[in-house]
Amino acid sequence: PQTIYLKDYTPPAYLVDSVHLTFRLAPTATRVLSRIAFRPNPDATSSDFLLHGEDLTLISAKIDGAPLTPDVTPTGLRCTVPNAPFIFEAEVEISPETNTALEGLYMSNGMYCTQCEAEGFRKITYYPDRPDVMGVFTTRIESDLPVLLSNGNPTDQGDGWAEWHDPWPKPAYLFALVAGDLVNHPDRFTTRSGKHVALNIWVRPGDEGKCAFGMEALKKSMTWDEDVYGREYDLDIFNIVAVDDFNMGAMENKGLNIFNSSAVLASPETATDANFERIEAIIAHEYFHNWTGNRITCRDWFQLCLKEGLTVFRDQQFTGDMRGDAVKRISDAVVLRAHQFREDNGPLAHPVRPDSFVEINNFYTVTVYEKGAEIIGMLKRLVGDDAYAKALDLYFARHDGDAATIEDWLKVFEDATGRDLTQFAKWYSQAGTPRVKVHEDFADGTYTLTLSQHTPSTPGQDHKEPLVIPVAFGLLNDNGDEILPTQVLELTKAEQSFTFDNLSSRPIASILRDFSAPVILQRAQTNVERAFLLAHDTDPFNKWDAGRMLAQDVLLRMVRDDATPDSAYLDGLAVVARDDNLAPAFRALVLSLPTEDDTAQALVDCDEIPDPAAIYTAHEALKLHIAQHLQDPLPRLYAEMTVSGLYSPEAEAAGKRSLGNALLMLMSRLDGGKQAAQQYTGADNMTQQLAALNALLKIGKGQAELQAFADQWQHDRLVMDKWFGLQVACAAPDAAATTAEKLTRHPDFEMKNPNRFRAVFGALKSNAAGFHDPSGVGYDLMADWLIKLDALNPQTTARMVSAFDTWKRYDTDRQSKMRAALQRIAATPNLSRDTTEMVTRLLG
Ligand code: DPP
Ligand code: ZN
Repeated sequence: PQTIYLKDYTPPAYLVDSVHLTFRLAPTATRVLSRIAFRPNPDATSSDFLLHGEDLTLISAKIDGAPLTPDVTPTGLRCTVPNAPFIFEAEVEISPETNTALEGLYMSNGMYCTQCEAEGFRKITYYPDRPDVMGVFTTRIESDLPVLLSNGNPTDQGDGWAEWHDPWPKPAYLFALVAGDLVNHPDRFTTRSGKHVALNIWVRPGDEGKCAFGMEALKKSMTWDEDVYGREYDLDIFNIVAVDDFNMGAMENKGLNIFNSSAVLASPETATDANFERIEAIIAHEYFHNWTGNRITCRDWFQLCLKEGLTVFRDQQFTGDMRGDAVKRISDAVVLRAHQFREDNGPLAHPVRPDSFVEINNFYTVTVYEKGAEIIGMLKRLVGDDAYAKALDLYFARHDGDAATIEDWLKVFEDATGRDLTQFAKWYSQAGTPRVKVHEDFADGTYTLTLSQHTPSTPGQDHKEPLVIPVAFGLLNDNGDEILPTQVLELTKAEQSFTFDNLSSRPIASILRDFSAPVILQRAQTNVERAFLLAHDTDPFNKWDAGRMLAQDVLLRMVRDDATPDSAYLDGLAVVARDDNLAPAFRALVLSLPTEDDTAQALVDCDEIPDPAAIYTAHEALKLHIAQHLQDPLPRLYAEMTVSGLYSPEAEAAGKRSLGNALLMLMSRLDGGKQAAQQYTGADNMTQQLAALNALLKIGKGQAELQAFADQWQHDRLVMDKWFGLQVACAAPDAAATTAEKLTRHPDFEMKNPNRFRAVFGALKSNAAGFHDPSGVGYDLMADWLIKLDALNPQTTARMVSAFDTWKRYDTDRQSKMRAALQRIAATPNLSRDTTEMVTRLLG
């Protein structure tokens, strides 16, 4: 397969003014007629006329009305064209029903839908399928299905057809079409300038009752983007459609967002608090793309973080505003450390703006998205809130309608603030997680903080340069009073010292407050000092992180020599658990442990080889210790977290449930699941029902409840995904693979449905001790199923192959088993380009 390089970018040879598409829908023989107005690009470096096209049957083509026979290859079409504006017309045939890759036009449960990002439009018709070619689309859909949707505004419709026109020029990846027997949940929104917008969430009949929350989230997002970023919606209608078979979470097609049904449908009975929060965030994310992604798009796919990093940053701000900044920041850091740091530390590490790819779908990663968002957070912290707002206003004013680059983005900040961002820009090009080492000194009333930075090498990047790292920092005295409120230190050199004088005694430093940079802080600190910060830090993130570092230290010691946990940690936890002044959601986060994979990575950082079985044992033992230490207050605290009255997914009630359920997990280790069984029986919402089932399965009980759950929910695909996933997630290490294997033989296991496949195999990946069982059965099962899935759905297969990305950190026996599994995948005949690229990088 061919590697594509950022440095090879050239402007398109021809630009598109307008596109007229007609779809004559039929499951295996859809006809797509296109009429595209092209003109030569004055900035072009070539005059080759080349259109992308894959899996298309060309019926006919014309230029300016004259039929022609173009040169057709498996990846596109080439012909000679006039050196002046011209009309290209084509008719092609495609087969949506047999399109299991879920890219281009495909069918899901009898409905037609599309997914074009990144390069799916070329599976619909011949087109310059690159984001810097933007055209005005008019779409006619011919079908007997009752609901026919496309981008933009509806212009006309009749019996068996409908027409849509999108006045905003857009790249082909934002094209969308939906046709189906759908029902809608309608609403309205008036923008602050008085424009009326019709809102709809379209679902399959039967799902109408699960739309209200998503609709509220949409309206909140629209208001928030007006209030915070001054951005208004720009069409008469905004449609969201829920689709059961979808590779991603959702897609921001102009005016017609298409959602994985798991990312929009929710009712109290079927969705958990975590589901509600995720839905709110994804609705916001896709809506926010209307400006950061659609109105201003990316010049090429290397710039993906331009829209994704910024849009993730915006949805994180939104969730913080809706649900509380502290808890949101901690949750985001947990995700970043668990997934992005893992990616950065392994063979798949890549810069936030990669400089090459084989298949762009493989770069929709936590690095591009979440680390991309962290870069924006750092920029905002460095320039300040006012300058950030000024820079964003300039970005929208200067680049509206553009296909832009990271250089454009940084230039806006330079122009708005006068700051030189040359060094800062390295965050986009340098892969790997920086380690920041802390050295502290105190003498004669002066505290000296010396920070040094080092980024380990990553594939293709041996040499790393110092980055600009904003380190939010504060000082406490030994009474726990804040003597230096938070300030931002700018670490720009390999090593740098900062001094603070006139101190009457040795202060206690709180470093990297609010997780001000995506780095690993290396600080030799006593557990007494960590416990002090857990008790007293005024920064909620560092208060939580002190507890997290205590937990990790305890776990490492337990893994190494079966030690008993430090009382500084257990006592500190007990104080926090009981502290009514702290929000329940925050207390729940303090009670949660690092994942087993986090512990494995922490051992690797100490140059030790992790043993997943020993890590599992230590985690289980620590949970029991915590339960025993909290034994007395547990029942009372659990009772205090009871939420009475009608279920509400809002943050406050959800926070109480999250603490209550964390306590339930602990209690079940002491009472044999008595309380959990009771909660299961009494539950009137999915959060409580699932948490109770989880607690029971974790202690090897709950078989009757598991059966009852299946009987109750067998008609609901999204709930059954939970049922499939939970069994694998809760299985003991030696039973995880066999549980997963057994579930693949369940009549409701549908491998073509990404949600169901991910429920089972995503859970197997997350069950670290199970996946890494020394027998190797976890590896073999994963490889078997990824090989099968690749023939149907390369995109989801390639994404899941990352289960193997930690193979180099383990003992030689596990290493050779994992390498063998990867080599077996690599040797599969006709392996997709997507998966080939991933296994090549993993083995490299
Ligand atoms: N649908 C994906 C997202 O919104 C890709 N744009 O991030
Ligand atoms: Zn996005």
